[in-house]
Amino acid sequence: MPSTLINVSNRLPVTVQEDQILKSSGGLVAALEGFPEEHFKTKWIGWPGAAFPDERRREEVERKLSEEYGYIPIFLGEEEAHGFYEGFSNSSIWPLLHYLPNFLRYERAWWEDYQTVNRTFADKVLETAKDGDLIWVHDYQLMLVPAMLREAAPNLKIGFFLHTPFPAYEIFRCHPRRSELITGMLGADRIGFHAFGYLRHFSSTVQRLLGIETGLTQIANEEHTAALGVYPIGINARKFQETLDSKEFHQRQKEFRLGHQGKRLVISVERMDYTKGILRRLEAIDNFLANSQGDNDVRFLFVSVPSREGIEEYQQLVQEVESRVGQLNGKYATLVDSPIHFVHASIPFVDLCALYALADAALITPLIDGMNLVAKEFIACQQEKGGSLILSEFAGAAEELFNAFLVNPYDSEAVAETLKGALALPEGERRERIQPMREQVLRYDAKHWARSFIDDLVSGAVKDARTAKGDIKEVREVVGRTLTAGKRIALFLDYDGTLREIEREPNAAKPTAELEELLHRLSQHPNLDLTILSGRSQENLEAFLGAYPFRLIAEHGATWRPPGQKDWERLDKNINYAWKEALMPILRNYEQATPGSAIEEKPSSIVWHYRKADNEFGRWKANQLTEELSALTANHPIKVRHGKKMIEVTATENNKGAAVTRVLAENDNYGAILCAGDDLTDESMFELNIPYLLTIKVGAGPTQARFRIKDPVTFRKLLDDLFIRKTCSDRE
Ligand code: GDG
Repeated sequence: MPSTLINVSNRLPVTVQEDQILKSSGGLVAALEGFPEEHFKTKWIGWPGAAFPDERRREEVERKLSEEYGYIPIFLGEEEAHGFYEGFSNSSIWPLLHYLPNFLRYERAWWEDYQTVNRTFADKVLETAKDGDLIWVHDYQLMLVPAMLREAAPNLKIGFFLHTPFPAYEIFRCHPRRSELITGMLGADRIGFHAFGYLRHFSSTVQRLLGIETGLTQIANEEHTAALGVYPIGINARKFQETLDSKEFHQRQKEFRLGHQGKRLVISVERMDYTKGILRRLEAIDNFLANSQGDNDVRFLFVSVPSREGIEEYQQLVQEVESRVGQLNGKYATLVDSPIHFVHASIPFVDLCALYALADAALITPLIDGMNLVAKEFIACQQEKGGSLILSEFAGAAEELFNAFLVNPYDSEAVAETLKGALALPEGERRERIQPMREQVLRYDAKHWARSFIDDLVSGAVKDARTAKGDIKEVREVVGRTLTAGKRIALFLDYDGTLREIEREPNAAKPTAELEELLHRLSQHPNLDLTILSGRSQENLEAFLGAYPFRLIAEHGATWRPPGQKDWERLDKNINYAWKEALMPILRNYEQATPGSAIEEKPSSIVWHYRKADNEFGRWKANQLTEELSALTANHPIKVRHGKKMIEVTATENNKGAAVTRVLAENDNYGAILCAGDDLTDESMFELNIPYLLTIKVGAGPTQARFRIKDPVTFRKLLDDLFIRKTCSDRE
C-alpha cells in the first residue's frame, strides 16, 4: 500500500485569514478524512485563498499549514491568479463544460497564466512526492497537471477527477485549446467522472479530436494507458448525522419553524452561478404563484452563496436575479408577507441543515450540473418530515436519486405543475418516496466515493495486463552483447507505423531520404539479416523497397522475395480464396454507407479502409463490420483483423508470425531475433515462443510485446543507435 496520498486541487480545504485558519467543510475533505491513517497519510497541495504579498507572513502560513494540517500552499501573484482563475478557468473552460459556448471568452494571456499556474502546481507535486505515493488531481482548473507529471515522472500513480460535466464533442471542440486540455488529462492513470454520459463524451471527444482509437474503459495514449471510470460523489454522511444529533441543530430548527410558521417552505441552495438555473426557476415560481389563486401559504427561500464576483457574467446575474425577485415580490406580496426570501450570503452549516430538515420541498433546477450535492444533502437531513425533492433531470444526481420528481428546468410550466403536485401528495406517500433514497445517500457517501476511486487507481482495475513493461535498456544490452560476440541478428520489421509514419494517403508513405539512408546502412551491416514485412501488396512493397537487397514479405506472409533476388514467390498456393467473392458484397455495402471509406483488393485478402471517414462514425461502422464478418466466418479458416483504421479479411494461414517462423526454419544461426510492429497484425510475431526473441511495440495500445517505443521517429533512432552509431564508433 502506498504511504501518502497527495491531493492536488485549486483551493486548499481551508481559508487563511489574518490571524486564523478556518477549515472548510467541503465534501472532498470529508471524503478523505475517512481514510485509516495506517493506509494513507494525506497531504494537500492548493491555493490558500489569499495572495500574502508579505514574505514573512507567507513563510509563517506555510509552516503553520504544513505542521498542523499537512497542507502545502501554492502562492500565486495577483495578476497571474486572475488570468488563471477568473480568466481561463471560469470564463473559458467552465462555461463550455456546462454547454454554454456563448459565455466562452478566451484571451491568449489567460492561457499563458493557466499553463504557468498548472506548471507551478506540477512542480510542487514533484518536489513533494516520493516513490510509491499516489497523486490525485482535481478538476478543470488543473487539466494540464497530469500530463506534466507523467512527462517528468513516468512512474507516479496519477488520478484525475473532473467534478463538472464533460460536454458533447460538438461543444468541447469550440475551445481554442481543446486538444491541449484533453491531452493534459490523458496523462493520468485513471480519469474519474460523476456520470457515464460525461465519460462517453470524453472518450468520443478524444477519439474525434486526437484520432486515438478510444474505448469506454480505457484510452491507450502514447506510452501509457489512461483508465476511465464513473464515481458519483457523495456527501459527508457522518458530519450530517453528527449535526442532526446536535443540540444546536434542534435549537435552530425550532427558531426557523417559528419564523416560518403557517408556511410551507420550498428551499433552493446554491452558489450564485448561471448554470444553476436561478432565472428559469423564478419563471417557474411566477407560473406557480399565478396559478395558486390567492392561496399564499408557500414561501420560497433562496440561499445563494456569492461566487466568482470578479467575473462580469456573475455580476450581471446577481443584478438580474435581484431585480426579478423584486419584481415577483412586488407582484405577489401582501401587506404582511412576500413569497420569496432571497439570501445572497453563505449561512452556517448548522443553519443549512436545519433548513434542509424543515423544508417541505427542495426546488433544485440547475440547467446542468456535474452532480449537485445540495440534492443529496437535503435528502440526508429529511429524517422525519418527508419533503419532496424536485430535481432537474440535467443534474448528475438525477441518475441516482430514483424517487425524485425529475423536471426539465427549461419547461417552467411543467416545473410549476410538478411542484404543485409534489406539495399536494399525502405526507405518508412523500415519506415513502424519500426514505429509500435517504438510505442510499447515507450509504454511498463521500468516503465510499473516494475509496472506490483510490482502490481502482491503486489496483489499476481496468488496466490491460498486456502492456509492454520491459525496459528498452535490455534490448540495447542484448544487441550489444550479440554483436560483440560476432553473432548474427535477425530483424523482422513492419513498415507502416513502425519504420515510417502513417500517412492519410497510403501511397504517400514512401521512404523519406532519412529512412532510405537508414535502410541502406542496415542492409550493409555484416551481422544483420533484415526482413521487412507488411500487409501491403507485393507491387506496393516492391515499388517502395524493391531496390534494397533484403528480404521482403508482403500481404502478411502470402508472398515473399528472398534476399538478393528479383522475383517474388507466392507462399499461399494451396489456399482457396473462394470466400472473397462471397464476402465482397458485404464490404461494398459498408463502403457505400461510410463516406470516405474504400475497399482494396489483394490476391490474398480484402481490406476495408476507413482512415478518411469521420473518426467516430468510421470506428462505429468498423465495429459493426467486424462483428458481422466474424459471425459469418467463425467456422472457416478466415481471419478478420481490425487493424489501424482498416479491417482486413484474409486466410488464417497468412500471418506475420507464420512468416517469421518460416524464415527461421531455413536460417537458425542467430544470436538474437528482433521483431517490431505497431498494430494488431504484428501481435502474431510477438506471440511466438522462440529463444532469443526481442519484441517491440511501436506506439500506443495493448500488446504482447515486451518493449515499447513511442513512435516511428524514436524507433528509427533506436535502430540507428543499435546498429549504425555503434558500428561506426567500434570502427573508429
Ligand atoms: C461542483 C460541481 C459537484 C451552499 N450554500 C451554502 C453551503 N453550500 C454548500 C452545499 C454543498 C456545496 O456548497 C455546493 O455543492 P454542489 O455540488 O451543489 O455544487 P458546486 O459548488 O457547483 O460544486 C457540482 C461538486 O463540485 C462536487 O463534485 O456536485 O456539480 O459544480 O455542499 O452544502 N454551505 C454552507 N453555507 C451555505 O450557505 N455552509
